[in-house]
Amino acid sequence: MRPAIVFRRLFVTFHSVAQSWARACAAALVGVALTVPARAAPADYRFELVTQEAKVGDAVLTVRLVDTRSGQPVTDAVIFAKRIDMAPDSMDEMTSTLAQLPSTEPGLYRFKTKLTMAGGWRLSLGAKVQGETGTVSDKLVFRAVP
Ligand SMILES: [Cu+2]
Repeated sequence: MRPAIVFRRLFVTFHSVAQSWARACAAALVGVALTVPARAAPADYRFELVTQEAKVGDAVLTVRLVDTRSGQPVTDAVIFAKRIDMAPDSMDEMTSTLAQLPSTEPGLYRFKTKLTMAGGWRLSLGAKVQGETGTVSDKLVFRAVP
């Protein structure tokens, strides 16, 4: 074989190895993109009231925390801030007691309160979701009826 042909063969071999490496790397990158979940933002979570109405007096409010991307309930969130007031009826200063109760079902969070007056109430919640940075906060409006 003439030296020029040997060199050409070597070059062709090198080129195809480089191509298959490039393909392997691309495949690996796709694999990484598929297996590492995208980091969630607090906006990916939402609290929902299970019922929009409650009776005046002692009440237990139940809310569900949902991952809006999957629709799945979110368990073991830590509620670090909570407040209830009558802001919907322009009585922001009218608050009540609010105590968290043990959960009865994964993804449900319960609060004991006293609804002292019929009308519009607002439940404000701040929470930390396990494994997420940032905080989830929501304001939920419902009615207390006689
Ligand atoms: Cu009031």
